[in-house]
Amino acid sequence: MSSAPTQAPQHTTIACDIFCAVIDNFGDIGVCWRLARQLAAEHGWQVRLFVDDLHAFRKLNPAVDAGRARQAVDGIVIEHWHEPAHAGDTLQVADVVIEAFACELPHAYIAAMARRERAPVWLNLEYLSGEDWVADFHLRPSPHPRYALMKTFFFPGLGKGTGGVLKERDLDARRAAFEASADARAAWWQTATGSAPPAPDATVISLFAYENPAVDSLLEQWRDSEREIVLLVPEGRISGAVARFFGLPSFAAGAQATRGSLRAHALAFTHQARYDELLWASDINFVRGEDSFVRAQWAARPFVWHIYPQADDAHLPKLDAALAHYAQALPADARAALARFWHAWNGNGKPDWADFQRHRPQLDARAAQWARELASIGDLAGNLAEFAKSQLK
Ligand code: TRH
Repeated sequence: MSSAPTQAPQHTTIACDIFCAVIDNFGDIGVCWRLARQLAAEHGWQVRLFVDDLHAFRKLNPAVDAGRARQAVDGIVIEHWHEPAHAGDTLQVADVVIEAFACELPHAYIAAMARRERAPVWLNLEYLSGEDWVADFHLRPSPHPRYALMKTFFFPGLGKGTGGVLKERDLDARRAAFEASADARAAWWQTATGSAPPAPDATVISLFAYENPAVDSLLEQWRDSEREIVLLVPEGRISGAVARFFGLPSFAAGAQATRGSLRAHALAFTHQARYDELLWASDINFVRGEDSFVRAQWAARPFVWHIYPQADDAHLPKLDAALAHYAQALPADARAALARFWHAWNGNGKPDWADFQRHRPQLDARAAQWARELASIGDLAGNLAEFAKSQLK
């Protein structure tokens, strides 16, 4: 490695390196990939994404080749990040460096950042939380203990004064087009389930969740429901429980089963860019983790959140903080019903479907209103780009 100062690039396009370590599931890479695509497509940045698990990435985008050390997809350079030291074949440091979820940059890269003629804007992108303290910590700088480098904490959030959440500029228009087009919806149902859209009075529910003991009771309630329930289950961690309910050995993509009022379809795990359509095709969405939780909010339909469980129940205040934002404008009885249902889905109590359904008109209206409120704090990629540019001036 040369110890000569690394030159700042001469061009005006902002170069950005994003580092992502996949801890579990799809949320880490899901958020980083979405951010990378937005910074490239909407802000014209030249983005390089270092990610340590190309197999998880490939599930979200089949164009990713899990065997390649470096490749370009959608105009973004993807580097298979060989921990801990690898930082690309060259140590050319970008103008903006995003360390996702405190993943720890390679030491050689940090040293190269310090040698750069002009220090890069270094951001630590945190996990999303709706808690109040987030606004106080958002954009707090933290000097590096050894180098003349400053790292800034960038906190996504659901309230004013936070970094917001990711939302593509064309998202609402794409949703409106899908909702307005019977042909687009029919084509979606055909591809996803092999059948025509259900009758208008059926309740369509998408189910994306971790293993969840409450699902057995809910499946029974749906089976016994007065109205037809059409359940769409992307293949994943909850599929085993659905299979057991129907007495099947598995519930893999393409499977279909009916019991009483409940008809269920197993869906293939789709390309991330098409996950929204599943949310738009449904009346109610069960989502989990971080990214699908955000997408359900933009879908503007009622949703039920299975929060990523943490040690010592550290996730429970986050669940209540999200409820406080989302449900605060609801009438008291609807707010209480929603809170009961979310708590039951997260291990506290038994979910009561009739109680939830009773408040559907208020929940439907609130979901649309909340999507507008959330949009008012600006999208995360735009907020991040604006902050970075203010630091680069
Ligand atoms: O996969 P997750 O459980 O990820 C979680 C969370 O991010 C959590 O906060 C984090 O700490 C943990 O991982 C390590 O849930 P999440 O965040 O919703 O990510 C799922 C991604 O998968 C999201 O980008 C949507 C996408 N997806 C598809 O692309 N196709 C599909 O068919 C489905 C169901 C999801």
